[in-house]
Amino acid sequence: MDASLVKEMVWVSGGTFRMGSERFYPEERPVREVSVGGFSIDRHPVTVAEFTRFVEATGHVTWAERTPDAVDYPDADPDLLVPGSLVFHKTGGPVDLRDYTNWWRWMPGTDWRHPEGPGSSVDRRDSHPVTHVAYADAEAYAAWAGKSLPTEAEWEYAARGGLDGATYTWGDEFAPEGRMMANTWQGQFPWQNLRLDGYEGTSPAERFPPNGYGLYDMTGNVWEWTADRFVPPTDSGGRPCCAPAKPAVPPAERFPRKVIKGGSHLCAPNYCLRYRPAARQGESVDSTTSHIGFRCVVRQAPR
Ligand SMILES: [Ca+2]
Repeated sequence: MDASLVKEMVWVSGGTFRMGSERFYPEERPVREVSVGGFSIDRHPVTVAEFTRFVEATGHVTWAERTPDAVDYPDADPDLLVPGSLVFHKTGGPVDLRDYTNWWRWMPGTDWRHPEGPGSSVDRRDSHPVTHVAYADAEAYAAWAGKSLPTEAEWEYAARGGLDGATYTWGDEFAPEGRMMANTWQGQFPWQNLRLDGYEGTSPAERFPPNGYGLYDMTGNVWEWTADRFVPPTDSGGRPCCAPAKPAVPPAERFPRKVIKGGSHLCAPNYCLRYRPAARQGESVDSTTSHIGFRCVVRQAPR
């Protein structure tokens, strides 16, 4: 394994914790005791710079850069079966929050190097989390780095940073003494972004304070893939809210869903209060968007 990729990891001793929450959304229930073994976890989400090294070393072509197979998307408009990804667009005013197509747009030519479409780039975003990565892209990176994707329990245990049962990764108050602790959305989603935290989109990794384990951006900034299959709870319908499936695909029909954790810069109190360790969403493994990334773990103790 590349030594510099190991240096960016933090060892988390195993233990038992209370996973989930009863106070927010149905899919987080019930609170239960869960034990995990020790593991090392990336100190921050995989960045554009780190992903660039992986692509340069392997020639990996991401899911969003490939032409979708019509067999996988039989109901799709053939004109839409081109490489592309989903990009968030702020609306001009309040919209129906039940319809995520009001703010998510399928954009041909969008991928991790062009996060807002063909004319955009990741220049000066080396330290931002990589986005527009499907589950398979995250897995391929992890394999190259000699790492794995975390289980949901490992991820949540690490995110809590030793604060058992706390609402946020830093405690129970959203902005202690007025300090913004993560890159979320302040204001009315999806039209009014007050940017009290300084960022409208993604932010550089490690720009906000670390949690009790020294881990950065565990909540806010970008959602993160985990290795766990998402099973929709029977009482919520499991509809993705802020993390959509490709518009042309019936959610969870053709591809399995995995649990994503941590919320993102698009999570707002009026719509998706999910910048919390217990929060979770099911995301189709083929889904790529401007607000989903990942980080990795290694389950061997460092020598
Ligand atoms: Ca923000």
